[in-house]
Amino acid sequence: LPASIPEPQREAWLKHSAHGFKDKDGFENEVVRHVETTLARSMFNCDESAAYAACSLAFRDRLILEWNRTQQRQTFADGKRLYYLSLEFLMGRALDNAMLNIGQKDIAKSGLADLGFRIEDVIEQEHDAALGNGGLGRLAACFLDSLASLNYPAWGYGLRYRYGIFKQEIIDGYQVEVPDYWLDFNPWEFPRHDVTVDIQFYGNVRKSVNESGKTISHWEGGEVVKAVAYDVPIPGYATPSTNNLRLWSSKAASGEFDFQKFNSGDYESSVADQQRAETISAVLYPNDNLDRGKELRLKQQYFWVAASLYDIVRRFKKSKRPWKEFPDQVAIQLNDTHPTLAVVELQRILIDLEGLEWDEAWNIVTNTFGYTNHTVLPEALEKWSVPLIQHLLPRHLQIIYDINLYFLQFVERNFPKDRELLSRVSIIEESQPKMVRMAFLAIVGSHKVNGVAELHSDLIKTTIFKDFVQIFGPDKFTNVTNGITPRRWLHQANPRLSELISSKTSGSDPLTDLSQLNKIELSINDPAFRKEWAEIKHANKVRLAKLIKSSTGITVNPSALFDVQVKRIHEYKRQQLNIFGVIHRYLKLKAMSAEERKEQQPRVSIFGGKAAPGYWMAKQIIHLINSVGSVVNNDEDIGDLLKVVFLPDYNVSKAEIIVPASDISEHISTAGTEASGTSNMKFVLNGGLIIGTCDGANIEITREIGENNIFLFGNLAEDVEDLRHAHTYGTHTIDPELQKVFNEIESGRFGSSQDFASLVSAVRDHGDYYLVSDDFASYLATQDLVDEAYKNQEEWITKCILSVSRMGFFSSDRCINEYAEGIWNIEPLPCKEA
Ligand code: BZD
Repeated sequence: LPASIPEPQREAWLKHSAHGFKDKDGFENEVVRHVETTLARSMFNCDESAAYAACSLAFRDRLILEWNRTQQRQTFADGKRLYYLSLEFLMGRALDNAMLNIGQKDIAKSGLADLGFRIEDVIEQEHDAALGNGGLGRLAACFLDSLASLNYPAWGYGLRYRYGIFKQEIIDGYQVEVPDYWLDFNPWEFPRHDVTVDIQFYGNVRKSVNESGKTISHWEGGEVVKAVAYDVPIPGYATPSTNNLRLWSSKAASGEFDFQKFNSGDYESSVADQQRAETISAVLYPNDNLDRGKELRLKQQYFWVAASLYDIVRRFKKSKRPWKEFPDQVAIQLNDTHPTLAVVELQRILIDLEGLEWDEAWNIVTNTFGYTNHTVLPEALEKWSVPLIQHLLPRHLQIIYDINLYFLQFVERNFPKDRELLSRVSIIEESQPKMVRMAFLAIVGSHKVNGVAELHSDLIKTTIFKDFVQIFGPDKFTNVTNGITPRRWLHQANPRLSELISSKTSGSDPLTDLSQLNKIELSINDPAFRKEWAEIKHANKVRLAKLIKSSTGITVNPSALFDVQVKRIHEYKRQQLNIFGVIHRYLKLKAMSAEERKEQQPRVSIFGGKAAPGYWMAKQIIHLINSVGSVVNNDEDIGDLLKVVFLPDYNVSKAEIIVPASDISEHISTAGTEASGTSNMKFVLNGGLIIGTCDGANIEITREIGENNIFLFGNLAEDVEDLRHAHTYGTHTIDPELQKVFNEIESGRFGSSQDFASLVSAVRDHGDYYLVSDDFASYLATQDLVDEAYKNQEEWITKCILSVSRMGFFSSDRCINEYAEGIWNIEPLPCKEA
């Protein structure tokens, strides 16, 4: 137990208790102190990076004080907490967010100016915390912001990767991956060397029988790795509440074994053990929506899940409550299937270590967990081979088999003699080797399962989880449409628009209540408002044009229509459809007379996104975009009419520049494949329009903003299966306009046609699984509508204002309130003084 200071000495403590800075003077004091002591520098060698470090440390000190108070308050209140288990937290930069949420950005701005720095330059020094791939990881980060801002007692649990998502360089048009070592200087984390957990792997299971004749399982032997906690304080906006994100780092458990090796002179191998242990938290797997079944990934999952559960259970046990109250104190949300072993681990703790009966334990487990599904793509559904689990986690495999046995018995009782059903829903797939279906395990082990947008939640109920709806009833399955935090995605990314909006919400803060946005509709005809609106968009485009110039050398005209598609590169997201459309546009422009060209709407096609390093097709798409760019951008006939840009190394901080600068953004996945999408929400919130398919959250965005304000195209999800069937068994004729594009690619116009052969043949010869050809005509026609609409700037701006005003629903605050009420059953715990 941590030592508590005896009563008589507490007065001294209270007298000297730290407060953090309160005003500008105090802030400057702290910054200079950190420069001169913590950083061991002075005013004679303080560059922007030192100013960033000192400023961050000043804010960090404040955060940790609030963090302490919040944790004390939560412990004292003794209510239910949420634990959000996610292998990814794509946080981006922390300083700007901390300044905004604490409400001291103005102080910092003028304080830094006094000390000789521009706040923007200081903010830019920070390295993104990029512990995630894409939407799933960024969603977790938005959720943490909302949980703290809404005063919910909640912790995030994740892994402290030494290397986050790789940095992308583009060399000769190809993606090259460079490691992202981000921990050189990270002022936002607090190592807790006293908070460690020993995690066991491998070994075997011994059974014994106790005095009352009960069989007890003992997991013995194997190897042990130590998990060390690193805490990252998460400040709420406009509230002192500061939650915790606990990230686990692996290191060798310094057991007797190592010591003996060391003493016997085997220094090298004891260091090698150290390194092997550290490998577990070394690197984030860079695949999004693809399951590769690697042993190290399974080790990461168990390491993180076991450490987190140990921590949660330890906290619960301090309260001395009976076990049956565990679900009244603890809600655990599984962010996708990655943490599903937590279900098994909690059951193991309860039956093997705490001596509960199976049924009692299982009741606790299922009432504790909720599971969020983020995909229906078959290649993304996690499965682990039975032999691998047997080897790494022998006791867990037994428990999985028992969970499955009792589950299948339950199914058998309710649906007698349906052998087919039993084999369809079995957690164990009877393949060679046998596989554990993690999504099924997550469903069976949770009390609620949710999808992330209405269409997606309907799809999981009617396709991949259909049988489970029949077995458990429809109430277990629900929808929580994703959301985004307006703090980062409105105010931080687009401060001027945020201020303009706030000036119209008569004192209510849209950053705490995004539904206030609808008040701007009253100003829709106010010329001054509209003028400022247009100027802001233009200024944001100028800012992006600068980024484009500095990172690619390409000059773009900020008055052109900016058409943006930034997201992970994936065939289902169809960047290939976009670039084929760009080629089509180029060919059309080339065929025009100079007179005709004058009538055309100039456009900049902007792409960005990373391809998983092993995803060949995605890498070809990047290469094609760059190859098209180098032809088009250097074609004097074309000039500013069309530019094609691939922005390297798309990440959160670049998104904060790109999103506010878009006129139209592309969300064009094959209908039924994009679970939700969240950047679609960010773009519209920032006054950009969307061209998109009827997929994911696009559908609800349309419902909210009105179909006149969005450019929808393409086949519907309900028709996809038949179309695919027709490709395979009927005649598949390729769209003639797309065929022209293919002819140009194959003529070598964009470089060796060999380089792009598989992109073309996927559509033409291999069934066009993502329906690029089927949607091509409709895509082109809709892009023409976009050009026409943009020419009428007044109507365009009206569409933008209307759209923004109706985006209140997509705040992650709304989303978190829905989870809190419908799934977690937790209440906010506001700070009374606030
Ligand atoms: O989750 C994404 C979906 O593709 C989006 O439609 C959705 O909006 C977001 C948030 O719900 N999924 C991912 O980002 N998935 C991954 O990144 C991922 C990572 C590892 C393994 C599997 C998937």
